[in-house]
Amino acid sequence: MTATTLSSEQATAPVTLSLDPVTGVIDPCAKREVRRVSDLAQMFGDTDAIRREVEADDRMVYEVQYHPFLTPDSDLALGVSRILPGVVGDEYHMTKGHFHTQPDAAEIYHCLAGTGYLLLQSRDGMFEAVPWRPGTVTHFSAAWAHRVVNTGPDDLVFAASYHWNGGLDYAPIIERGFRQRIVRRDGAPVFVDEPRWAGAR
Ligand code: PAN
Ligand code: ZN
Repeated sequence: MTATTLSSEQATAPVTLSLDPVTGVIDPCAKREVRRVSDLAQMFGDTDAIRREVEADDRMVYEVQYHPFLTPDSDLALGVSRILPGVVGDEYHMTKGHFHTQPDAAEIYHCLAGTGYLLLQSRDGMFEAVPWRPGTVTHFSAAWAHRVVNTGPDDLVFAASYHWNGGLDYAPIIERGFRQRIVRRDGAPVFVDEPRWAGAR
């Protein structure tokens, strides 16, 4: 083995971290973000409920802990999200949802705790809702916008394996949303059509 090979291996040395599947805590954690009701003001449907919540305490809806494993030849990253149980108005807590801008930036989501749905939607409006429980793993290409909705009574924790430089595009979701929202009716989740997609095929 040459010295050149050794130094290249050292540059891309394996990295191990710990992930608590119940709390979503990772160690080490390079970056943590908290998303509150105000951060999701363009995502939830009930504007009166959003205003009330923001004026009251603008509570946390979910948090994300990130660790990019950046090496000279890889931009793979881990992101662990923890979505609190609850609703804004009657709509279940959810992530904002986004597309990736790089066409080869696929992603894998692993559900670790809690129950809910992964919503997937293509730019031309193909839509899929995948029921989620601990142990569910879903791979999707950059062609699919992705949002996770917590419809259960507990925290929903999931790990994302993705490309750090994959690019995040929230604009189409802000503009038109997903084709369906998940709302609480008599204590249970119900899918309702998003009016901004009415008439679309
Ligand atoms: C995830 C998401 C994370 C938060 O790491 O970024 O769950 O969701 P929003 O970014 O939609 O608020 C991921 O999909 N990374 O690509
Ligand atoms: Zn993503």
